[in-house]
Amino acid sequence: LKGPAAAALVQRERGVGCGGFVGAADRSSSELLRLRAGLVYFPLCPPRLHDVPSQQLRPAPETARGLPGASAEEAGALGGRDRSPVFQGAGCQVYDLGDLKFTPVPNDELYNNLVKHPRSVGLASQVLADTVNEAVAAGHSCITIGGDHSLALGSISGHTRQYPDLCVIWVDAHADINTPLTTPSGNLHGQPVSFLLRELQDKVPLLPGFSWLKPCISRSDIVYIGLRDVDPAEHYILKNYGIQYFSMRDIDHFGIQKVMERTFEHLLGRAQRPIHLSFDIDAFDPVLAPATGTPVLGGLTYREGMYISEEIHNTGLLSAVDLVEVNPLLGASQEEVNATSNLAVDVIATCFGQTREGAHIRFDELPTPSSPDESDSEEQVRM
Ligand SMILES: [Mn+2]
Repeated sequence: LKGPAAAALVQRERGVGCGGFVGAADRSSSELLRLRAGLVYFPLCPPRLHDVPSQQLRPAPETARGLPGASAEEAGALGGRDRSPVFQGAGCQVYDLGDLKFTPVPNDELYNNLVKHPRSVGLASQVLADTVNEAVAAGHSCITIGGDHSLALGSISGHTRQYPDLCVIWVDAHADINTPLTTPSGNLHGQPVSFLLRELQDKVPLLPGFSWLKPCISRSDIVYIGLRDVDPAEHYILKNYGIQYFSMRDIDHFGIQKVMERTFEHLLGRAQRPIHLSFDIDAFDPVLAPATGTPVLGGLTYREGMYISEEIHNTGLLSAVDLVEVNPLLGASQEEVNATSNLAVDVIATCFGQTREGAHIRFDELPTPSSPDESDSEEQVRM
């Protein structure tokens, strides 16, 4: 096990005395880092849902039950196949912390004639921050399934209450770092990072609904991977504040292996600390992830996405994951929706130990023909 953060997680797990689960943090060690995954389900941005007549919302298919949290509105985001074996195969026990329900704030007028739904997003983020805080405090690694990327306001804020020293890996086609004063669209899901960074606070106005939010990470605590659609003001911020990023061009140039190496060197080079992974499905190429709000050509391949997730798992430091912007309402067909949601599940499962080379967590040794049949009484499956 590597470093104090991983040790702290182990200690915490032992402290609460739960025996559920199992995730191999370091395969060379016989000791397993015990993690638990908590799962928070965050519905699509309420205003978007409200644009859709309720009869168009698909009921949850049977197959969506594998991932706890699948509700009618977004069944497609999780459906397609029963996922619980995937998590069990990776050695995880999943605790569903329930869907978060939000009531849009009435008369939620534009901020500055541009920024949409500030009070609704602010309040929802506050609720999510409290929930993530509780999940992490209880010894879980917390998965938050969105919803749009504004939810990172809440998930990262809540996570930092337990781990003020955490770092963030933001995998996305977009930097999501516009301020409310530079945003071209007025969408808060294009702005969450600006609210979170301490160094940007003199550039960020106080929005109605945001008074609870305190900046909680520094510019050196975040690394972007996959950028390819960055607004001029965002590029100015990245360059002038010295924020580390690896665009798709950098991935072409260095290769994904070098990019991950440099990411970890930047974030973990001086000290091991918990990782918050904020993964936007639009980081993938639209061919792979079509059912999303702002697809951009030239994204991650499946293999690059899985490599990122495997490498993050292998650090043993993953403490929270956001998986955002899977929007089944935007798929042109059920196939597109399934492809996008299956991809999202593969990212999550890989982050928690699913590997392409196979895993031997549940397999201790091969049976031999001469073995007596008393093996029934022995524990062959370790879970
Ligand atoms: Mn995003």
